[in-house]
Amino acid sequence: MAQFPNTLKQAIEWLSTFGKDSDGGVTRTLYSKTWREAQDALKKWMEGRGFHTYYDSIGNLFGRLPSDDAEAPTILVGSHVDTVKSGGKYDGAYGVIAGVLAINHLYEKFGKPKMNLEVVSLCEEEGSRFPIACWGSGMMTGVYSLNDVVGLMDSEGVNFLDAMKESGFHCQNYSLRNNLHAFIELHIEQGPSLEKLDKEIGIVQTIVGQKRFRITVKGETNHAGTTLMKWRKDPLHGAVKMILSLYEASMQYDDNLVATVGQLFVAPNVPNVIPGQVDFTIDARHPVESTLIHFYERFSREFFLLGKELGLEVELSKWHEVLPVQMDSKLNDKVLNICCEKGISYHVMNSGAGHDAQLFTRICPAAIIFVPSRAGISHSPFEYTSHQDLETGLKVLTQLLYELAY
Ligand code: HGY
Ligand code: MN
Ligand code: MN
Repeated sequence: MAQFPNTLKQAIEWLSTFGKDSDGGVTRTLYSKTWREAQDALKKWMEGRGFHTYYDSIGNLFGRLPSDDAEAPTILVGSHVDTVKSGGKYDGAYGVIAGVLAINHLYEKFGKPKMNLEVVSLCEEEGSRFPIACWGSGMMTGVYSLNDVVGLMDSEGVNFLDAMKESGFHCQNYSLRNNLHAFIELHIEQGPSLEKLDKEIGIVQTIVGQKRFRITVKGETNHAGTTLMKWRKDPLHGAVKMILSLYEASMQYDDNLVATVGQLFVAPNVPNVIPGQVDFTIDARHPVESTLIHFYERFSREFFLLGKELGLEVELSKWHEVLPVQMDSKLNDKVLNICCEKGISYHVMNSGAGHDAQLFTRICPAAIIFVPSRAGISHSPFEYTSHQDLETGLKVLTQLLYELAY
């Protein structure tokens, strides 16, 4: 393949080579070497297409093709460049690449727009390395400040600020992004709805709220052979009962309530030693905030009761929270009209996955447009969207940007 890609398909394959795993997945976590290589390669690719590119001081990468009027508002389009561990090649990457190609195409065909068109490759959205998610969009929209990352460590004990500095970013005097006319994100659905309904485009009305927690259960480590069961204060016994109660509670709510225990750490993690401490994470989501709060209050009460019953110490810390948001109805109406005019099938839906667009609603109208995910699989090396569906999404994005900016 030429050093830089020309088509959407080539570009997605090309970007996926940065952080490619042996199992065919992609791992590009914030401020890692592969993350920086991917951002730098995107920067060069955009410059080769005439974009003026720049980094902000935390590693969000921007590519701008200016309008006739530099003071004109900006339409920002993009998504995130980071991935989960052993993730897919489309989650985030598709929205960044499509943004570059859409803006490039409009310039070539129609010349300078009336509004500035800018693409952003947001530095981090997943929360897969450090216990913070949407760091890139969160700084741009004022959800976060530098204080929110002081003291954060990854699972290897690497300090967030050290990793950021090592990657070349210093987060000095960061200022909120203003003068944005709209933020548009093109993204894979990461769920099965569009494929099941045989629809080409998802128009997202609501992005669910989510709360992510870390639970620490402390007991008494001891010898596996000489400690009778009735003498034990085994945190893993407690954690298992807590996790079971969480799953059972989640079934008492409507289907929109989802709860996931994605990480479980047992210390000292030795076969013939009763654990001393267990840590696990909870990712809970729902489109209605009061339901999420009700669910949290229910399972946290249960956890502390179980801790008391088993003589264990329980700590519960919330490390990520984002409210459910409604996407911009005027932008969604435009997307719907584009689909009707072009004979593209669509489905108006909610998003069970969180997205950067959710945070941009704080500072400007925002929309997120979905394309189907095969079998609804995502956050996996088996994540896949057909070339045709990817191109349809790009066509809709390009038309939307044309209608907004020209
Ligand atoms: O987890 C999510 O909802 C998103 O894919 N980061
Ligand atoms: Mn994503
Ligand atoms: Mn994701």
